[in-house]
Amino acid sequence: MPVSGQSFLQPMRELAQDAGALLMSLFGKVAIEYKGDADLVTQADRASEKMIVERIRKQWPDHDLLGEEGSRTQTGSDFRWYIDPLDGTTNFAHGYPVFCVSLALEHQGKRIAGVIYDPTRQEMFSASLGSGAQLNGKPIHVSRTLRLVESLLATGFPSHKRHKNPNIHFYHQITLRSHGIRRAGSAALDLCYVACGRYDAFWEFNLNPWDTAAGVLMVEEAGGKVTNFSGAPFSIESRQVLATNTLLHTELLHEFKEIFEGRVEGLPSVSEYLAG
Ligand code: 2AM
Ligand code: CA
Repeated sequence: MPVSGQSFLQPMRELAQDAGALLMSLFGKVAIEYKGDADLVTQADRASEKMIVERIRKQWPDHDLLGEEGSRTQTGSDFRWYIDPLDGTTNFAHGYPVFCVSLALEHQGKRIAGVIYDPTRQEMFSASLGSGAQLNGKPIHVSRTLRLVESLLATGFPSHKRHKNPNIHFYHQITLRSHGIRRAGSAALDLCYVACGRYDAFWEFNLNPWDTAAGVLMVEEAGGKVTNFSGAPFSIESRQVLATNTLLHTELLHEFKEIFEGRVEGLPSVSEYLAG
């Protein structure tokens, strides 16, 4: 039986808001620790996840969950939570105020509800399957930009496998064909900004399920489209995310194909540049 995500939204918003308040109380006060080479974590990531997980386990004890900082419950429940207790950890750790809390709830393999809260701007994004997306309670919609040449886009560069990430080539080529690309450091917020029309599209390589679970639902419920880089439907395991206002999707897929096949505009070398 399909389950409505809507009834979960209010408790999810409360949870994200409380976790966001916790993050703000620690902002500027925590030390950087390392999970890997340039993969940062802070006490704030762990404290936020602990609070969220305790509350979920209390309110919905039979639900499964997956949290970025290691929380796992796998009992075969129909319900599964995806928790990013702090998306934008590198920003947070450096005192750069772009980060959020991201929560999504899945039922029988379908994401039915998602909330993303930016505590620095007090912006609460929420969406439930089939019922649209909202920012602070007001309906939001993707942009109406028709052409890449008139668009503002976003991308990101996860710390994981950064020596093998080809995204800088995509960054370069799409920069030449658009109004510009922002790289703010929180994939969940980037997806919200596509959903509310601040960006016309977003893409990223190598994301994890907790980075995308809520944001993809947000974009889809706001009238956008999300696929992998070949145009196949987005899957939570796919790691590639291309999210657009729908209108730009075909043009961006074409650009990606060109770049993957090596048809790119060159850059001047440093010595060419210096020679004028
Ligand atoms: P995080 O802050 O929760 O780690 C930046 O481009 C985006 O990539 C952020 O959303 C960031 O989420 C995510 N990110 C950073 N390191 C990552 C990793 N090792 N694997 C997947 N995503 C990562
Ligand atoms: Ca995180």
